[in-house]
Amino acid sequence: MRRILVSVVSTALAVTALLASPAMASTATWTVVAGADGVTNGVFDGRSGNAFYPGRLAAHAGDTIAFNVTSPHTVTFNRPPGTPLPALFGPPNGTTLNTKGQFLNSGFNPAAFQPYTFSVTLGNSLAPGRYEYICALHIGMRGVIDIVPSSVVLPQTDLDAERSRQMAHDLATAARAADKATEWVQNNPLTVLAGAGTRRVTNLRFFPSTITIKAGQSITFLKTNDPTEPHTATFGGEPPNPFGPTTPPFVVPGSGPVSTGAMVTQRQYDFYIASSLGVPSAVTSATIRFTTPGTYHYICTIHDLAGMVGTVIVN
Ligand SMILES: [Cu+2]
Repeated sequence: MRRILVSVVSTALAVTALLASPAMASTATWTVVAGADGVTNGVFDGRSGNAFYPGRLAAHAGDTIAFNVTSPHTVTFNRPPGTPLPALFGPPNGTTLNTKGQFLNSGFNPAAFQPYTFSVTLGNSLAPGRYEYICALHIGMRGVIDIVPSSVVLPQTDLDAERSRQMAHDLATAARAADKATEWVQNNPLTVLAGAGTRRVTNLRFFPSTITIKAGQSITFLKTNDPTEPHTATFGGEPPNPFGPTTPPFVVPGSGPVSTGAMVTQRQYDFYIASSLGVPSAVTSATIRFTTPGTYHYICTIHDLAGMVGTVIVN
């Protein structure tokens, strides 16, 4: 029985191959990884590449790109102008790119992120050319697919090695950004950096993660060194809207949560259309005063599950 089945299947395959066009015969699946995670001793260490790996890829119409999304990112082709970020959340709106300008979006589950694979088939009718896509969560995070004619042999020989090389490069850049941040705060007392990175990488950490001050002093939280990420500094539990600030002035301890809300650059604010998240304006700095001795733990409400937490010790 088994032998007969195999024989029937192989005959069917042979017929299919005969009927298929040359482009169909060379259809391939290419893997692009969204995000690079720094790991130390088996644990995520805060370093993160906000990029696609590889950032640029040649493919044929008919090929499939398997986007392996390892950390919170979207894969979004042709985001319609004016679309607020929450409108891009939810399930994917399709799996095939049929035209160059088609809005195709992986979607995103902000409540419970799990690594996922979003497979995009490049429609057979797509013309050769440059196709861009972005992550809607990280400004500047974009990738390129060069669709080349089916007669052209694809240049990539070892995609895995190239991907690994780009990831290692970015994670090394992130490590240097962390070192720089650690050094900078040593010369800038009463200041905490919320995140540290470049236009490609981040450290989802506070620098320093523990700071000791005196009662009555204030700490300024700066989101000036991490252009791709939004961050909050939030004391006393998560407020109902994790992105919005609590009512100033920011004084800890308060009667409830005290939060800077999402600190974002103006570019980020415009990119997210952050008013849709309940963020009133673009701020990259917030000052919190501490009135009472004690140990105060705080979080970034956006990245706390990634370990972005800190402690203020007030003497
Ligand atoms: Cu954060």
